[in-house]
Amino acid sequence: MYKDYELDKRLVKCHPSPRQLAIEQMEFYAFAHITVNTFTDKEWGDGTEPESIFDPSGLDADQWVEALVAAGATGLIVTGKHHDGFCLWPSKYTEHSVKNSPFRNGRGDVLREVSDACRKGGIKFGVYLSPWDRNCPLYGQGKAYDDYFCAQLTELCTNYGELFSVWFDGACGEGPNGKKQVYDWNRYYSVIRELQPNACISICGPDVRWCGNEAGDTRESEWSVIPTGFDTPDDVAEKSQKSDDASFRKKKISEMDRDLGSRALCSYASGFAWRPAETDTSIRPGWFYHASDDDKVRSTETLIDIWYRTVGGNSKLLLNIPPDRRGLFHETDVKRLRELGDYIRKTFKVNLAEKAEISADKDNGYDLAENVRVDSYDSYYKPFDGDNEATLTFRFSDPQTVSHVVIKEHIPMSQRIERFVVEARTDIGYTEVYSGTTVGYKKIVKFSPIVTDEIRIRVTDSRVCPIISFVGIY
Ligand code: FUL
Repeated sequence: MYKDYELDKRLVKCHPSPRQLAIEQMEFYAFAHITVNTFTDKEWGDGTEPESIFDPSGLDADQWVEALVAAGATGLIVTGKHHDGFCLWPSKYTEHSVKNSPFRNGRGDVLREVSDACRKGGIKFGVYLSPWDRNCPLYGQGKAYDDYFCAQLTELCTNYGELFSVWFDGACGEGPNGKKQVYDWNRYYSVIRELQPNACISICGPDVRWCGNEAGDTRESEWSVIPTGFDTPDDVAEKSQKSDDASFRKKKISEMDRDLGSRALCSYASGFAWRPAETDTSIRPGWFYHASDDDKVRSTETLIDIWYRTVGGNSKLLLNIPPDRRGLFHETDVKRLRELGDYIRKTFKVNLAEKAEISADKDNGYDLAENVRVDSYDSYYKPFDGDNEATLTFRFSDPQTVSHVVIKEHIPMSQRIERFVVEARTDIGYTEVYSGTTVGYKKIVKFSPIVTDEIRIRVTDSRVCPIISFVGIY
Protein backbone atom coordinates (compact mmCIF):
# COMPACT_ATOMS: atom_id res chain seq x y z
CA MET A 1 0.00 0.00 0.00
CA TYR A 2 1.20 3.54 -0.73
CA LYS A 3 2.51 5.41 2.26
CA ASP A 4 0.65 8.27 3.81
CA TYR A 5 3.17 9.76 6.22
CA GLU A 6 0.63 12.10 7.76
CA LEU A 7 -1.58 9.12 8.66
CA ASP A 8 1.39 7.12 9.99
CA LYS A 9 2.45 10.01 12.17
CA ARG A 10 -1.05 10.29 13.64
CA LEU A 11 -1.25 6.54 14.29
CA VAL A 12 2.02 6.38 16.18
CA LYS A 13 0.95 9.24 18.43
CA CYS A 14 -1.27 6.65 20.20
CA HIS A 15 0.52 4.77 22.95
CA PRO A 16 -0.38 3.01 26.21
CA SER A 17 -1.23 4.78 29.47
CA PRO A 18 0.73 3.54 32.53
CA ARG A 19 -2.14 1.22 33.53
CA GLN A 20 -2.33 -0.19 30.02
CA LEU A 21 1.41 -0.74 29.94
CA ALA A 22 1.19 -2.56 33.28
CA ILE A 23 -1.50 -4.97 32.07
CA GLU A 24 0.43 -5.66 28.84
CA GLN A 25 3.36 -6.76 30.94
CA MET A 26 1.12 -9.20 32.84
CA GLU A 27 0.73 -11.14 29.55
CA PHE A 28 -1.26 -14.10 30.89
CA TYR A 29 -3.78 -14.04 33.73
CA ALA A 30 -6.83 -15.99 34.76
CA PHE A 31 -10.56 -15.84 35.25
CA ALA A 32 -12.49 -17.84 37.84
CA HIS A 33 -16.22 -18.15 37.18
CA ILE A 34 -18.13 -19.31 40.22
CA THR A 35 -21.64 -18.45 41.47
CA VAL A 36 -25.05 -20.13 41.91
CA ASN A 37 -24.59 -21.59 38.40
CA THR A 38 -21.90 -23.86 39.82
CA PHE A 39 -24.68 -25.51 41.84
CA THR A 40 -27.50 -25.42 39.27
CA ASP A 41 -25.30 -26.73 36.45
CA LYS A 42 -26.15 -23.74 34.27
CA GLU A 43 -24.15 -21.13 32.37
CA TRP A 44 -26.58 -18.27 32.95
CA GLY A 45 -28.76 -18.02 36.05
CA ASP A 46 -32.08 -16.17 35.90
CA GLY A 47 -31.82 -14.45 39.26
CA THR A 48 -34.41 -16.60 41.06
CA GLU A 49 -31.87 -19.08 42.50
CA PRO A 50 -32.15 -19.34 46.30
CA GLU A 51 -29.05 -18.21 48.20
CA SER A 52 -29.23 -21.51 50.08
CA ILE A 53 -27.69 -23.40 47.16
CA PHE A 54 -24.35 -21.60 47.27
CA ASP A 55 -21.96 -23.57 49.44
CA PRO A 56 -18.46 -24.27 48.08
CA SER A 57 -17.57 -25.41 51.60
CA GLY A 58 -14.05 -26.57 50.77
CA LEU A 59 -13.11 -23.34 48.99
CA ASP A 60 -9.34 -22.94 49.10
CA ALA A 61 -8.21 -19.87 47.22
CA ASP A 62 -4.57 -20.74 47.98
CA GLN A 63 -5.06 -23.88 45.88
CA TRP A 64 -6.31 -21.74 42.96
CA VAL A 65 -3.39 -19.33 43.23
CA GLU A 66 -0.82 -22.10 43.53
CA ALA A 67 -2.14 -23.71 40.33
CA LEU A 68 -2.08 -20.37 38.54
CA VAL A 69 1.45 -19.56 39.61
CA ALA A 70 2.51 -22.99 38.35
CA ALA A 71 0.96 -22.11 34.97
CA GLY A 72 2.84 -18.82 34.82
CA ALA A 73 -0.27 -16.65 35.26
CA THR A 74 0.21 -13.23 36.82
CA GLY A 75 -3.29 -12.29 38.00
CA LEU A 76 -6.82 -13.51 38.69
CA ILE A 77 -10.20 -11.93 37.96
CA VAL A 78 -13.17 -13.37 39.89
CA THR A 79 -16.86 -13.08 39.01
CA GLY A 80 -17.98 -10.85 41.88
CA LYS A 81 -21.47 -10.81 40.39
CA HIS A 82 -22.58 -12.66 37.25
CA HIS A 83 -25.81 -12.07 35.31
CA ASP A 84 -27.89 -13.82 38.02
CA GLY A 85 -27.11 -10.96 40.41
CA PHE A 86 -25.79 -13.16 43.25
CA CYS A 87 -22.89 -11.40 44.99
CA LEU A 88 -19.86 -13.36 46.13
CA TRP A 89 -19.21 -10.69 48.74
CA PRO A 90 -21.62 -9.59 51.52
CA SER A 91 -22.81 -6.43 49.75
CA LYS A 92 -24.71 -3.96 51.91
CA TYR A 93 -27.04 -3.21 49.03
CA THR A 94 -28.73 -6.57 48.39
CA GLU A 95 -29.87 -9.65 50.25
CA HIS A 96 -28.94 -11.78 47.25
CA SER A 97 -25.41 -12.64 48.35
CA VAL A 98 -23.14 -14.97 50.30
CA LYS A 99 -24.41 -13.47 53.54
CA ASN A 100 -27.68 -15.41 53.17
CA SER A 101 -26.01 -18.62 52.03
CA PRO A 102 -24.69 -21.55 54.07
CA PHE A 103 -21.15 -20.76 52.83
CA ARG A 104 -19.03 -20.23 56.00
CA ASN A 105 -22.36 -19.98 57.89
CA GLY A 106 -23.26 -16.75 56.14
CA ARG A 107 -20.05 -15.06 57.26
CA GLY A 108 -18.07 -15.85 54.12
CA ASP A 109 -16.67 -13.47 51.53
CA VAL A 110 -15.22 -15.15 48.45
CA LEU A 111 -13.59 -11.95 47.23
CA ARG A 112 -11.84 -11.45 50.56
CA GLU A 113 -10.44 -15.00 50.51
CA VAL A 114 -9.34 -14.78 46.88
CA SER A 115 -7.82 -11.30 47.10
CA ASP A 116 -5.87 -12.32 50.22
CA ALA A 117 -4.64 -15.49 48.48
CA CYS A 118 -3.57 -13.52 45.41
CA ARG A 119 -1.52 -11.09 47.45
CA LYS A 120 0.02 -13.92 49.42
CA GLY A 121 0.88 -15.81 46.23
CA GLY A 122 2.30 -12.73 44.47
CA ILE A 123 -0.28 -12.33 41.72
CA LYS A 124 -2.65 -9.44 41.03
CA PHE A 125 -6.37 -9.40 41.73
CA GLY A 126 -9.27 -8.10 39.64
CA VAL A 127 -13.06 -8.27 39.61
CA TYR A 128 -15.73 -9.06 37.05
CA LEU A 129 -19.00 -7.24 37.66
CA SER A 130 -21.88 -7.93 35.30
CA PRO A 131 -23.88 -4.81 34.49
CA TRP A 132 -26.76 -7.07 33.39
CA ASP A 133 -28.47 -8.14 36.62
CA ARG A 134 -31.45 -10.48 36.48
CA ASN A 135 -32.15 -10.34 40.21
CA CYS A 136 -32.03 -6.66 41.10
CA PRO A 137 -35.55 -5.15 40.90
CA LEU A 138 -34.00 -1.79 39.99
CA TYR A 139 -32.54 -3.13 36.74
CA GLY A 140 -34.23 -1.28 33.89
CA GLN A 141 -35.07 1.77 36.01
CA GLY A 142 -32.24 3.99 34.78
CA LYS A 143 -30.59 6.06 37.48
CA ALA A 144 -31.91 3.91 40.34
CA TYR A 145 -29.98 0.94 38.97
CA ASP A 146 -26.91 3.07 38.21
CA ASP A 147 -26.95 4.15 41.88
CA TYR A 148 -27.07 0.49 42.96
CA PHE A 149 -24.31 -0.49 40.52
CA CYS A 150 -22.06 2.39 41.59
CA ALA A 151 -22.60 1.56 45.27
CA GLN A 152 -21.48 -2.00 44.59
CA LEU A 153 -18.54 -0.82 42.52
CA THR A 154 -17.52 1.39 45.43
CA GLU A 155 -17.55 -1.62 47.76
CA LEU A 156 -15.37 -3.57 45.35
CA CYS A 157 -12.99 -0.69 44.73
CA THR A 158 -12.45 0.08 48.42
CA ASN A 159 -12.45 -3.21 50.32
CA TYR A 160 -10.12 -5.56 48.48
CA GLY A 161 -6.86 -3.68 47.96
CA GLU A 162 -5.50 -2.77 44.57
CA LEU A 163 -7.38 -4.10 41.53
CA PHE A 164 -5.61 -4.53 38.18
CA SER A 165 -8.81 -4.90 36.17
CA VAL A 166 -12.49 -4.16 36.52
CA TRP A 167 -14.05 -6.35 33.86
CA PHE A 168 -17.38 -5.17 32.46
CA ASP A 169 -19.19 -7.80 30.48
CA GLY A 170 -21.36 -6.58 27.64
CA ALA A 171 -23.65 -9.62 27.62
CA CYS A 172 -27.36 -9.04 27.98
CA GLY A 173 -29.95 -11.62 27.05
CA GLU A 174 -33.08 -9.54 27.75
CA GLY A 175 -34.16 -9.58 24.12
CA PRO A 176 -36.43 -7.04 22.45
CA ASN A 177 -39.27 -7.35 24.98
CA GLY A 178 -37.07 -7.51 28.05
CA LYS A 179 -36.03 -4.86 30.52
CA LYS A 180 -33.95 -2.05 29.04
CA GLN A 181 -31.28 -0.42 31.17
CA VAL A 182 -29.28 2.40 29.63
CA TYR A 183 -25.98 2.16 31.51
CA ASP A 184 -24.32 5.38 32.63
CA TRP A 185 -20.87 4.14 31.64
CA ASN A 186 -19.11 7.43 32.29
CA ARG A 187 -20.40 7.47 35.84
CA TYR A 188 -19.16 3.90 36.39
CA TYR A 189 -15.77 4.84 34.95
CA SER A 190 -15.38 7.84 37.24
CA VAL A 191 -15.98 5.69 40.34
CA ILE A 192 -13.17 3.38 39.24
CA ARG A 193 -10.79 6.14 38.16
CA GLU A 194 -11.21 7.86 41.51
CA LEU A 195 -10.90 4.80 43.75
CA GLN A 196 -8.63 2.56 41.66
CA PRO A 197 -6.60 4.77 39.34
CA ASN A 198 -4.31 1.90 38.34
CA ALA A 199 -7.09 -0.50 37.35
CA CYS A 200 -7.84 -1.10 33.69
CA ILE A 201 -11.50 -0.89 32.76
CA SER A 202 -11.77 -3.87 30.47
CA ILE A 203 -14.10 -4.84 27.61
CA CYS A 204 -16.99 -2.36 28.08
CA GLY A 205 -14.38 0.25 28.90
CA PRO A 206 -11.59 2.31 27.41
CA ASP A 207 -8.48 0.37 28.46
CA VAL A 208 -8.64 -3.21 27.17
CA ARG A 209 -10.48 -4.43 24.06
CA TRP A 210 -12.40 -7.69 23.73
CA CYS A 211 -10.77 -9.76 21.00
CA GLY A 212 -14.19 -10.61 19.54
CA ASN A 213 -14.67 -14.30 20.34
CA GLU A 214 -14.61 -16.75 23.24
CA ALA A 215 -13.04 -19.70 21.44
CA GLY A 216 -9.43 -18.56 21.79
CA ASP A 217 -9.22 -17.52 18.14
CA THR A 218 -6.67 -14.81 17.28
CA ARG A 219 -5.82 -12.51 14.38
CA GLU A 220 -2.74 -12.83 12.21
CA SER A 221 -2.22 -9.06 12.47
CA GLU A 222 -3.27 -7.69 15.85
CA TRP A 223 -3.09 -3.91 16.14
CA SER A 224 -3.29 -2.03 19.43
CA VAL A 225 -3.98 1.27 17.66
CA ILE A 226 -7.51 1.18 16.28
CA PRO A 227 -10.07 3.71 15.04
CA THR A 228 -11.89 5.33 17.97
CA GLY A 229 -15.38 4.90 16.62
CA PHE A 230 -14.99 1.14 16.95
CA ASP A 231 -16.39 -0.85 19.85
CA THR A 232 -17.98 1.68 22.17
CA PRO A 233 -19.34 0.00 25.34
CA ASP A 234 -22.77 -0.07 23.74
CA ASP A 235 -21.38 -1.72 20.58
CA VAL A 236 -19.82 -4.42 22.72
CA ALA A 237 -23.11 -4.89 24.52
CA GLU A 238 -24.90 -5.07 21.19
CA LYS A 239 -22.47 -7.67 19.84
CA SER A 240 -22.88 -9.66 22.99
CA GLN A 241 -26.58 -10.36 22.53
CA LYS A 242 -25.47 -13.89 22.86
CA SER A 243 -27.13 -16.82 24.47
CA ASP A 244 -25.87 -19.13 27.14
CA ASP A 245 -25.54 -22.06 24.76
CA ALA A 246 -22.21 -23.56 23.88
CA SER A 247 -22.30 -22.68 20.18
CA PHE A 248 -21.45 -19.04 20.91
CA ARG A 249 -18.35 -20.10 22.78
CA LYS A 250 -17.11 -21.93 19.69
CA LYS A 251 -17.63 -19.06 17.25
CA LYS A 252 -14.45 -17.68 15.72
CA ILE A 253 -13.64 -14.07 14.89
CA SER A 254 -15.76 -13.13 11.85
CA GLU A 255 -14.08 -12.28 8.54
CA MET A 256 -15.36 -8.74 8.89
CA ASP A 257 -13.54 -8.28 12.18
CA ARG A 258 -10.23 -9.79 11.02
CA ASP A 259 -8.75 -6.37 10.28
CA LEU A 260 -9.19 -3.75 12.98
CA GLY A 261 -6.18 -1.57 12.43
CA SER A 262 -4.43 -1.84 9.07
CA ARG A 263 -3.29 1.36 7.40
CA ALA A 264 -5.91 0.83 4.70
CA LEU A 265 -8.69 0.59 7.25
CA CYS A 266 -7.36 3.49 9.31
CA SER A 267 -7.28 5.72 6.26
CA TYR A 268 -11.10 5.86 6.47
CA ALA A 269 -11.14 6.79 10.16
CA SER A 270 -10.94 10.20 11.76
CA GLY A 271 -9.56 9.40 15.22
CA PHE A 272 -7.48 6.66 16.81
CA ALA A 273 -6.80 5.23 20.25
CA TRP A 274 -4.56 2.68 21.96
CA ARG A 275 -6.88 -0.23 22.81
CA PRO A 276 -4.97 -3.49 23.09
CA ALA A 277 -6.64 -6.89 22.73
CA GLU A 278 -7.39 -9.44 25.41
CA THR A 279 -8.42 -12.99 24.52
CA ASP A 280 -10.78 -14.57 27.05
CA THR A 281 -11.42 -18.26 26.76
CA SER A 282 -12.12 -21.17 29.08
CA ILE A 283 -10.10 -24.27 29.86
CA ARG A 284 -13.43 -26.15 29.63
CA PRO A 285 -16.38 -25.91 27.21
CA GLY A 286 -18.29 -23.71 29.69
CA TRP A 287 -17.37 -20.70 31.81
CA PHE A 288 -18.80 -22.42 34.90
CA TYR A 289 -18.01 -25.83 36.33
CA HIS A 290 -20.06 -28.81 35.12
CA ALA A 291 -19.07 -32.30 36.24
CA SER A 292 -20.11 -33.56 32.81
CA ASP A 293 -17.19 -31.54 31.33
CA ASP A 294 -14.54 -33.27 33.45
CA ASP A 295 -13.35 -35.23 30.43
CA LYS A 296 -13.49 -32.19 28.13
CA VAL A 297 -10.74 -30.09 29.69
CA ARG A 298 -8.59 -28.61 26.93
CA SER A 299 -5.41 -30.55 26.29
CA THR A 300 -2.01 -29.18 27.25
CA GLU A 301 -1.15 -28.94 23.52
CA THR A 302 -4.23 -26.80 22.89
CA LEU A 303 -3.44 -24.56 25.85
CA ILE A 304 0.14 -24.14 24.64
CA ASP A 305 -1.12 -23.26 21.17
CA ILE A 306 -3.54 -20.66 22.59
CA TRP A 307 -0.76 -19.24 24.75
CA TYR A 308 1.55 -18.85 21.71
CA ARG A 309 -1.13 -17.19 19.59
CA THR A 310 -2.26 -14.75 22.31
CA VAL A 311 0.78 -13.85 24.41
CA GLY A 312 2.96 -14.29 21.33
CA GLY A 313 0.51 -12.44 19.06
CA ASN A 314 0.07 -9.04 20.70
CA SER A 315 -2.92 -10.05 22.83
CA LYS A 316 -3.24 -10.74 26.50
CA LEU A 317 -4.51 -14.18 27.52
CA LEU A 318 -7.36 -14.37 30.05
CA LEU A 319 -7.84 -18.08 30.71
CA ASN A 320 -10.86 -19.19 32.72
CA ILE A 321 -10.61 -22.03 35.22
CA PRO A 322 -14.00 -22.69 36.84
CA PRO A 323 -13.84 -23.80 40.50
CA ASP A 324 -15.98 -26.84 41.23
CA ARG A 325 -18.68 -27.34 43.87
CA ARG A 326 -16.07 -28.00 46.53
CA GLY A 327 -14.59 -24.59 45.73
CA LEU A 328 -11.43 -26.08 44.24
CA PHE A 329 -9.85 -26.18 40.80
CA HIS A 330 -10.43 -29.71 39.54
CA GLU A 331 -7.41 -32.07 39.55
CA THR A 332 -7.37 -32.34 35.74
CA ASP A 333 -7.33 -28.56 35.30
CA VAL A 334 -4.53 -28.24 37.88
CA LYS A 335 -2.45 -30.81 36.02
CA ARG A 336 -2.93 -29.06 32.65
CA LEU A 337 -2.00 -25.70 34.17
CA ARG A 338 1.23 -27.12 35.56
CA GLU A 339 2.09 -28.73 32.23
CA LEU A 340 1.52 -25.44 30.44
CA GLY A 341 3.80 -23.62 32.90
CA ASP A 342 6.47 -26.32 32.69
CA TYR A 343 6.47 -26.08 28.89
CA ILE A 344 6.84 -22.30 28.93
CA ARG A 345 9.62 -22.34 31.53
CA LYS A 346 11.55 -25.06 29.72
CA THR A 347 11.23 -23.53 26.24
CA PHE A 348 12.33 -20.03 27.25
CA LYS A 349 14.98 -20.96 29.79
CA VAL A 350 18.15 -20.02 27.91
CA ASN A 351 18.19 -16.86 25.83
CA LEU A 352 20.87 -17.35 23.17
CA ALA A 353 20.79 -13.65 22.31
CA GLU A 354 22.48 -12.92 25.60
CA LYS A 355 25.77 -14.34 24.36
CA ALA A 356 25.39 -13.35 20.71
CA GLU A 357 27.23 -10.51 19.02
CA ILE A 358 24.50 -8.06 17.98
CA SER A 359 24.72 -5.57 15.15
CA ALA A 360 22.41 -3.42 13.04
CA ASP A 361 22.64 -2.26 9.46
CA LYS A 362 21.50 1.22 10.48
CA ASP A 363 22.99 2.91 13.46
CA ASN A 364 21.86 6.33 14.63
CA GLY A 365 24.82 6.49 17.01
CA TYR A 366 23.00 6.21 20.35
CA ASP A 367 19.95 3.84 20.25
CA LEU A 368 22.25 0.88 19.72
CA ALA A 369 21.47 -2.67 18.60
CA GLU A 370 23.11 -3.83 21.82
CA ASN A 371 20.13 -2.43 23.81
CA VAL A 372 17.76 -5.21 22.66
CA ARG A 373 19.60 -7.65 24.92
CA VAL A 374 17.84 -6.22 27.97
CA ASP A 375 14.10 -6.74 28.42
CA SER A 376 13.13 -3.29 29.64
CA TYR A 377 11.64 -0.09 28.30
CA ASP A 378 14.63 1.93 29.55
CA SER A 379 16.46 1.50 26.27
CA TYR A 380 15.83 0.31 22.72
CA TYR A 381 17.24 -0.02 19.24
CA LYS A 382 16.14 2.61 16.74
CA PRO A 383 17.51 3.43 13.27
CA PHE A 384 17.34 6.99 11.92
CA ASP A 385 13.98 8.75 11.78
CA GLY A 386 12.72 8.16 8.29
CA ASP A 387 14.15 4.61 8.03
CA ASN A 388 11.21 2.26 7.69
CA GLU A 389 13.40 -0.79 7.27
CA ALA A 390 16.16 -2.10 9.50
CA THR A 391 18.04 -5.35 10.07
CA LEU A 392 19.30 -6.72 13.38
CA THR A 393 21.85 -9.52 13.24
CA PHE A 394 22.72 -11.96 16.06
CA ARG A 395 25.97 -13.87 15.59
CA PHE A 396 26.80 -16.90 17.75
CA SER A 397 30.36 -18.06 18.38
CA ASP A 398 29.27 -21.69 17.70
CA PRO A 399 26.28 -22.98 15.72
CA GLN A 400 23.15 -23.25 17.88
CA THR A 401 19.82 -25.04 17.50
CA VAL A 402 17.19 -22.33 17.34
CA SER A 403 13.37 -22.63 17.20
CA HIS A 404 12.04 -19.37 18.67
CA VAL A 405 12.64 -15.67 18.25
CA VAL A 406 10.84 -13.23 20.55
CA ILE A 407 10.53 -9.61 19.43
CA LYS A 408 9.13 -6.75 21.48
CA GLU A 409 8.49 -3.28 20.15
CA HIS A 410 9.10 -0.27 22.34
CA ILE A 411 5.35 0.32 22.74
CA PRO A 412 5.69 3.41 24.95
CA MET A 413 6.35 4.89 21.48
CA SER A 414 3.46 3.00 19.88
CA GLN A 415 3.17 0.01 17.56
CA ARG A 416 4.97 0.53 14.28
CA ILE A 417 6.14 -2.66 12.58
CA GLU A 418 3.97 -3.83 9.67
CA ARG A 419 6.14 -6.52 8.12
CA PHE A 420 9.23 -8.48 9.04
CA VAL A 421 11.11 -11.68 8.25
CA VAL A 422 13.37 -13.87 10.36
CA GLU A 423 16.27 -15.58 8.61
CA ALA A 424 18.82 -18.13 9.77
CA ARG A 425 22.27 -18.67 8.23
CA THR A 426 23.35 -22.22 7.42
CA ASP A 427 25.96 -23.73 5.06
CA ILE A 428 23.82 -22.77 2.08
CA GLY A 429 23.39 -19.14 3.11
CA TYR A 430 20.35 -17.41 4.59
CA THR A 431 17.05 -19.28 4.85
CA GLU A 432 13.81 -17.51 5.67
CA VAL A 433 12.32 -19.26 8.69
CA TYR A 434 9.39 -16.92 9.28
CA SER A 435 7.60 -14.04 7.66
CA GLY A 436 5.16 -11.98 9.70
CA THR A 437 3.18 -8.76 9.97
CA THR A 438 2.53 -7.08 13.33
CA VAL A 439 4.76 -7.30 16.42
CA GLY A 440 3.45 -4.87 19.06
CA TYR A 441 3.94 -5.70 22.73
CA LYS A 442 5.35 -9.13 21.90
CA LYS A 443 5.66 -11.46 18.94
CA ILE A 444 6.78 -15.02 19.52
CA VAL A 445 8.07 -16.48 16.26
CA LYS A 446 8.15 -20.28 16.30
CA PHE A 447 9.67 -22.44 13.57
CA SER A 448 11.17 -25.91 13.05
CA PRO A 449 14.47 -26.17 14.91
CA ILE A 450 17.40 -25.12 12.76
CA VAL A 451 21.14 -25.27 13.40
CA THR A 452 22.56 -21.84 12.65
CA ASP A 453 25.39 -19.48 13.53
CA GLU A 454 23.49 -16.31 12.66
CA ILE A 455 19.90 -15.11 13.04
CA ARG A 456 18.72 -11.92 11.49
CA ILE A 457 15.49 -9.99 11.83
CA ARG A 458 14.67 -7.79 8.88
CA VAL A 459 11.92 -5.25 9.40
CA THR A 460 10.70 -4.69 5.86
CA ASP A 461 7.96 -2.13 6.55
CA SER A 462 7.05 0.05 9.45
CA ARG A 463 4.86 3.07 10.25
CA VAL A 464 7.59 5.61 10.89
CA CYS A 465 10.90 4.01 11.96
CA PRO A 466 10.76 0.77 13.97
CA ILE A 467 11.79 0.84 17.64
CA ILE A 468 12.68 -2.51 19.20
CA SER A 469 13.09 -2.89 22.93
CA PHE A 470 13.92 -6.59 23.22
CA VAL A 471 14.89 -9.68 21.23
CA GLY A 472 15.20 -13.15 22.70
CA ILE A 473 16.41 -16.26 20.84
CA TYR A 474 15.68 -19.77 22.12
C1 FUL B 1 -19.93 -13.55 28.56
C2 FUL B 1 -20.89 -14.08 29.63
O1 FUL B 1 -22.20 -14.18 29.14
C3 FUL B 1 -20.34 -15.43 30.03
O2 FUL B 1 -21.16 -16.09 30.95
C4 FUL B 1 -18.95 -15.23 30.60
O3 FUL B 1 -19.02 -14.47 31.79
C5 FUL B 1 -18.05 -14.52 29.58
C6 FUL B 1 -16.69 -14.18 30.10
O4 FUL B 1 -18.65 -13.34 29.13
O5 FUL B 1 -20.33 -12.42 27.97
